[in-house]
Amino acid sequence: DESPIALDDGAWLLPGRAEAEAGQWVQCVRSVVARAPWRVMRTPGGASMSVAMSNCGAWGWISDAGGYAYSAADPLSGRPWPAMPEWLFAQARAAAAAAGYPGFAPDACLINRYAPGARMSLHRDQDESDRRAPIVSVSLGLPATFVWGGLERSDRVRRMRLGHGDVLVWGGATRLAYHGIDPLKDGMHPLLGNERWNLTFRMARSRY
Ligand code: MD5
Ligand code: FE
Repeated sequence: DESPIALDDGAWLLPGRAEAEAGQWVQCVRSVVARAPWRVMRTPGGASMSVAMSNCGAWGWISDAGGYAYSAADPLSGRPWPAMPEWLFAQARAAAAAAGYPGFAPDACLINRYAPGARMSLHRDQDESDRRAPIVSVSLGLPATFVWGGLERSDRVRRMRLGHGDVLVWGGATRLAYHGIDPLKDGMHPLLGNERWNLTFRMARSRY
């Protein structure tokens, strides 16, 4: 069933929306990481992240000793990030529209790869210049436990399972909510083996 489920004020789950065309999603990611390989970034404090990342689109999210930023160039190659495949752009745009956000035009797609044990600690996505734009998040492969709270780090959190093909659209009042991913449990997925991939589409520098 693909009807949107309201999670919070402005946040929607589109259960399994990406499942039927998962092979196409995987092929797009493989074409991106062939040109901008998975890499482990460092936090500003110097620790290695447990999630491996890549990007496509005009802007890519990076983290290093200098902090968090959107960069037009891949620091590994010095060249622009791979273009966002038109099919991905169209999918993200349509998912946003289905959740009540027409006109979404992502200029950045961060791609996260979780192996068993990898996690993402509680944080907010606040490096985008126009926070009126939603973020579209697509999960593939092994399921994960998504954690989300409120606008303050100390707010009570809720947990939710994100499975293969699930799509989240975060906008409105909850766009800046704290969130994270619990350590990935080991498992075997027919398409991705023991990995979970997550794509987040953002309007990093353009206006919504
Ligand atoms: C993931 N990625 O599963 C998650 C899904 C990231 C990240 O958190 O920053 O790469 S994105 C879920 C999300 C996005 C924007 C806002 C909120 C959640 N939220 O307000 O809870 O790898
Ligand atoms: Fe995030």
